[in-house]
Amino acid sequence: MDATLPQDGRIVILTGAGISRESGLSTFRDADGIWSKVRIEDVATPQAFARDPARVHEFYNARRARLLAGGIAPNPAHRALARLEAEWPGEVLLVTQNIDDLHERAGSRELVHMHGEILKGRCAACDRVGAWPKTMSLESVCPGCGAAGHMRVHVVWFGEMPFEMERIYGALARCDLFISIGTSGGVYPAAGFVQEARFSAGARTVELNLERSHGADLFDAGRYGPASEIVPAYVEALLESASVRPRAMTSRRQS
Ligand code: BJW
Repeated sequence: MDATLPQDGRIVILTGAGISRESGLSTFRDADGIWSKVRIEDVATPQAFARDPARVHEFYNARRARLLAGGIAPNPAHRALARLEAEWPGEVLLVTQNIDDLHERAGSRELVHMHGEILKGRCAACDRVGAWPKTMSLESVCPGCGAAGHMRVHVVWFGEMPFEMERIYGALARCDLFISIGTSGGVYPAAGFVQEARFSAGARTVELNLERSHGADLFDAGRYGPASEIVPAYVEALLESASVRPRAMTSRRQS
């Protein structure tokens, strides 16, 4: 596996739509992806929401209904990452660009949804964020302030600031291993995390994806195939490397 990774090393994992594809959810930029069916400018910008909120509600209502439909469940890749968090001796932070809840359902706890969560709603009148597992419309009423017509889905559109960036960059700056899973690397700032981990922290960087992404050359190593196969295998090998290496032989951190 990787003899240079400290046994209590800090791991940051970035996931994208590819990890949820085998659970039945669409990716964005694959040939049959979401952006082949709808235009970003129509559904995923603040301008689109200002221009035609009903259209944007309709787009997210359909995806929310799909997520909550029977048959959508975490796959072995989600479960493997929850296992890694539970069994790895060091810190593990999972940063997902996905707005689904499959990582939580699999058991991950140290989790950042940098692009938000489709099962939450936000009130533009009072800024309250809360669970919203149902259809949203122009008439929706905020459970906090009671205002109608100000609810929006709690996701990050183009031109908006992703969530918890301070926590993410803090973790990237001190990680030993950065793993990118199922993302095309086409959207910033997430696409720049590999360079942050590599050059700020001197971390080892690994890409796990169906195929080489555009930024594949930025990684030290890559494994390619369906996430449900390559992620459990990679996690198994990582945990094995931690349990077989004598602690005295690993480079222990002083702090
Ligand atoms: C499998 C698989 C299997 C398939 N197994 N793998 C010019 C230059 C640089 C930046 C910009 C620029 N102009 C504008 C920007 C900024 C802009 C941006 O990046 N634009 C690009 C188009 C260039 N970014 C933003 O606006 C962001 N905000 C921002 O930058 O704020 C300022 C800031 C500055 C500095 C620091 C911090 C902040 C906001 C971005 C918001 C993205 N929102 C979306 C939609 C909302 C949520 C939703 O509706 O779901 O988020 S877009 C969409 O793309 C979604 C995703 O989270 C995101 C990433 O997509 P992902 O996950 O990578 O999916 P795909 O489909 O692209 O890739 C899937 C991969 O899986 C593929 O590689 C497959 O091969 C693989 N795969 N099956 C394993 N079975």
